[in-house]
Amino acid sequence: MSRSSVILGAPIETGASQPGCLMGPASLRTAGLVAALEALGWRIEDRGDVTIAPQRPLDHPNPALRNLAETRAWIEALVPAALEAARACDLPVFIGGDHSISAGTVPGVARHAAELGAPLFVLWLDAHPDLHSLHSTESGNLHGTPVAYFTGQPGFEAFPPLEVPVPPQNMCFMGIRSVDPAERATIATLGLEVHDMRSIDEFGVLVPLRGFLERVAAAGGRLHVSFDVDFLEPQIAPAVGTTVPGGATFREAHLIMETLCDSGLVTSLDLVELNPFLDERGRTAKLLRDLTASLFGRRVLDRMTRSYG
Ligand code: 6HN
Ligand code: MN
Ligand code: MN
Ligand code: MN
Repeated sequence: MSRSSVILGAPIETGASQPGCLMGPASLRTAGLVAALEALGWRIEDRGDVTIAPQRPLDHPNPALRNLAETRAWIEALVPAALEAARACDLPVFIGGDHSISAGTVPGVARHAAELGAPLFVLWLDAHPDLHSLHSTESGNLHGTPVAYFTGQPGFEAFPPLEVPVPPQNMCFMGIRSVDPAERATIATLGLEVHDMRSIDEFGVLVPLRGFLERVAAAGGRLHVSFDVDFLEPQIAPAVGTTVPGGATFREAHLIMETLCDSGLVTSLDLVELNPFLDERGRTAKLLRDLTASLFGRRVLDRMTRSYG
């Protein structure tokens, strides 16, 4: 029996400083994401994009916060949509939109994991840990806050109440290379599993990834993967507003996706921070499509028979 995926777009750009992520879902569809996954034998249901109504501004003690009301509304819309998508298929794909979508998608799939009686683990592939609270963020950009929110950290009174938090010990971060002081303190206090780029330089991506996957398998866990475009080296993935030099290479990223595929553990995926306004002839969207195809089972021998623009 073929496996199934629901595709759900979340055209959010209110969590980022630069506009453009709004076009992320359209760009990935234009790059042929659905056809690429169908070609691998998956049944795909594209549910289109989630929307929110216009919002009135909300006050907050942190005057830096930008678009708090919109982010709240997106979380309220995305939690039930992500829960429904997870119930309906084997591996939903949530297309952002900036990384604030994960403040809705992860709590949504966490509720589904709780229904099934399984623990949820999260692999965070990103240059940044996105661990700010609403009080600690200095930029005020809410895409820097989802991990602190969905792991149940304090300082989120202004966000919707969280039903099923992800235990901090179920997190694994890879590719990290830009950490703010408040985030550094949270990483130390919570003892989070963080594989920064220095550690990837020393040990590669496979050793830490396999260690984490063994933990997930031993716990009988489900695994959500959150893929921020800025995880990648900006020279191969320019379409993101928060580039940090020294990111993952083409092969490191594919090897992660191939290894995740082999594990059979992945139960949901975010593709976030794609800003098509900053792309070069769609190359970042095509790379993201191909990385997703690797996670869905595309193999090197298969890839060698094709040519990709
Ligand atoms: N992302 N730590 C920085 C901030 O503004 O809080 C960058 C956040 C980036 C968020 O990449 O999803
Ligand atoms: Mn399911
Ligand atoms: Mn991020
Ligand atoms: Mn990032």
